[in-house]
Amino acid sequence: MNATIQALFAREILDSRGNPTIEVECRLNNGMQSRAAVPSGASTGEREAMELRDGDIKRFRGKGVLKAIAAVRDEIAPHLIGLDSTDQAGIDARMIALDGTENKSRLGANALLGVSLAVARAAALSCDLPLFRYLGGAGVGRLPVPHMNIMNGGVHAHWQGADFQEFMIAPYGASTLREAVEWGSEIYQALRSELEQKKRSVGVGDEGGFALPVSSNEEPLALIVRAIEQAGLRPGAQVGIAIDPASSEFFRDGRYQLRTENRQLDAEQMVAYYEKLVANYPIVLLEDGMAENDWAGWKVLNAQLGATLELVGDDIFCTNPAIIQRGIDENIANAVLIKLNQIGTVSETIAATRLAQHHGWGAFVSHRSGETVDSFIADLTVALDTGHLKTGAPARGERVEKYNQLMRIEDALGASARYAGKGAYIRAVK
Ligand code: 2PG
Ligand code: MG
Repeated sequence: MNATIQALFAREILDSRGNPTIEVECRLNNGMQSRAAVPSGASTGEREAMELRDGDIKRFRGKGVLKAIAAVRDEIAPHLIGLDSTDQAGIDARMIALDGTENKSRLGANALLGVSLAVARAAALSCDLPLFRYLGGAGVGRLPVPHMNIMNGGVHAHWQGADFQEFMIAPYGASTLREAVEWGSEIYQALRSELEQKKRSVGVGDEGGFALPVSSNEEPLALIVRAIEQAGLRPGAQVGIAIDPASSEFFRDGRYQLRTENRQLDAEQMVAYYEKLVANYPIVLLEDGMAENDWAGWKVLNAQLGATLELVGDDIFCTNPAIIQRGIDENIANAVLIKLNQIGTVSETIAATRLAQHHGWGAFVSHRSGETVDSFIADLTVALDTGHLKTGAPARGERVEKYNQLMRIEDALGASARYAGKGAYIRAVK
């Protein structure tokens, strides 16, 4: 076997917010070399695998990742050298055992993930396959609906905008991924012109969407519907809207605190609030409608809206198969957000996705608010056939690189490429 790991090297680089993160290089005995970088969240779930940061305030305000780098150099690399790079599950399991903690806090989920991603890429090169084919096998061919976050609020806009964190457009009526990206860009530019005309700010938030003060959480929806029309497209029929309120961030003392509207809602009132939005706007997907510790609230939400709307759990599940299983057993949602660094290895991420799909749940792949130009998730989404992903606005290098990679994959698939369209969702979209 000549696809064995010969060397692993980690370094500190910067992410899109200007904070340090870890990048790992992997070299195999057959000369193949790969590189991968790890993203970082801002609105993190409490039960995410732990990202190891130095805590040395003299460097990068404590956010340095030299400890994670040392973990790769001193512990992970010596354990993995000589192993077959195509045994992804075996390599990930070894790292998990070596770490020895529940949440990967000893070596750091960032260290583990950097290695896991780099190993997968090197193995794909050894097999002479593009990453999406290596990870997905012979059945791949479906391109996901891109969910483009064109208005940023919440913590991603430093609470200068809406309470809701993300307002995304979903160009599911396009006939190809390339056309979907084109529509997304046109809508984004139409929204920009509209804001400019109204002399409003066109500054952007962490994920490239416009981040400006608004009078309610409904206002961005109205602006987006108008932008879709201005771009010559039909809201609902051709382009839908997805929202991620990231409600854990504004859930305090048992209530959902909507600062922009000066209202405090209990779970039932919050669900009623969503029902009204869904009735008035072409919303096809709602992520983190309820807070991660409000399982009772999630139950109400799923009972009211779950039959007709895709309800995605992010902070509540943290891409963790054990928690997802509990969610399935308690029937509190119908889809899972999939983020590699919430769980920390490629094989556990695949397991989380398969678990959801096996139970008829949706899987929605996601970037993080702190990103790099690494486009691993584009390939992963096609490989796992999730039908949809979100990776920010159709603007800013670290966001568009994923959309660009999806267009490359569509080209590579040629005649066998299919665009997921409305079939992407776990609940029918009219
Ligand atoms: C989310 C993500 C990505 P963050 O809440 O879904 O958009 O944000 O990476 O800050 O957790
Ligand atoms: Mg989220």
